[in-house]
Amino acid sequence: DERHDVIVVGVGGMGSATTYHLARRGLDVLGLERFDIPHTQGSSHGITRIIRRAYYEHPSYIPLIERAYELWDDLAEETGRDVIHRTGSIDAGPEDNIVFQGSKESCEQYDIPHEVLTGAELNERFPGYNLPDDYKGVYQPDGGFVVPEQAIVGHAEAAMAEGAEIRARQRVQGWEETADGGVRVETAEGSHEADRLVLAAGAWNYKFADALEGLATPERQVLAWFQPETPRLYQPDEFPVWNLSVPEGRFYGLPVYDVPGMKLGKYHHRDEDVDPDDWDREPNAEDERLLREFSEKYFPEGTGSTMRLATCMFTNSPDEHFILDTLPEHPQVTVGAGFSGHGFKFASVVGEILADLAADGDTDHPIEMFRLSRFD
Ligand code: PYC
Repeated sequence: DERHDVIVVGVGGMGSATTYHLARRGLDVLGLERFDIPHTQGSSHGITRIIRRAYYEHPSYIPLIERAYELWDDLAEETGRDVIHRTGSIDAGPEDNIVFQGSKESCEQYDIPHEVLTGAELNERFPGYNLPDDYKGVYQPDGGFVVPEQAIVGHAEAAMAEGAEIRARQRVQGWEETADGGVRVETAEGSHEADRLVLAAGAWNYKFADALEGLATPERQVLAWFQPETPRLYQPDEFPVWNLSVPEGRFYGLPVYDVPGMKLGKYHHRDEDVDPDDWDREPNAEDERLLREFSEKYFPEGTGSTMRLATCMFTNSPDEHFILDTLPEHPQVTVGAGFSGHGFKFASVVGEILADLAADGDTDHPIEMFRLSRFD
């Protein structure tokens, strides 16, 4: 077919947003997805994803999250889709723990409205929680969740309305530079050429770029939805999304939404790095036990029968910060990689950043912390 301005490999969370932002600029963009749009094989399924302004991972994410919120609201308005919900967020743990301290510091540094509450105060105000009384938590009222499947469909529809071509069930086998500095992408069905390439293939990204070897490692994760014993306490208007550090590890969870259970998971569930083409996708009894024991202790009224279990993948970078850059050896290739289990909430702004990098070679967004050169 004709030569495109940009080819995007992967039309999931990040790739659909990138395809949309490129098409909006009037570029001729082709998005190639190996599975369906959306699908459940990677990292962008499971109905809800936490979004929060309090950002214990690093305050550098805050300018990006502010823009991400704007873009999610724009997408919801443009498509009429149910993309974002505000429930408030809680980031809690022992007083000296990074989840509490980092959240508090990020809110203070950026003047983000928040309240600091003890575990006892949190339990009283949000009775679905059962935190140790002396824990400390940050409550931030703008926290909530994004609906990943709706976000992907919304971005894909909006991209196509702007003229993008998107094809599902196209397995990309590889790419090479053309003699004139463009790229040729090979799929099982044929080849496509473009001036620029964006690699947004999630857990598969490292298979498409030597520069990502060892820097974007897929890891198996498990999600559980438990039917609350007291359902009223776990609805979106009463139960903020949460991140919680406890002796058992770092966990997160969300209210009941679209599945008859409240959802939770453990970061780096059982520390299982995987090949995304060959891993155990079926949740098992040990996976469930680990999440149920935690939930019974900290959310006792929320932990009835299991309603659903699912697996997905994180793709971890060595420092668990994102990788947003062009490839040093191939400036016509842009990568968004290594989102390390906290990326989806940023997909809207990541799409804008990757579109900037692909279209202009640079971006006004502050992404110095996310460059590949930090690993040199
Ligand atoms: O970034 O809050 C988060 C999150 C929840 C689950 C995985 N990441």
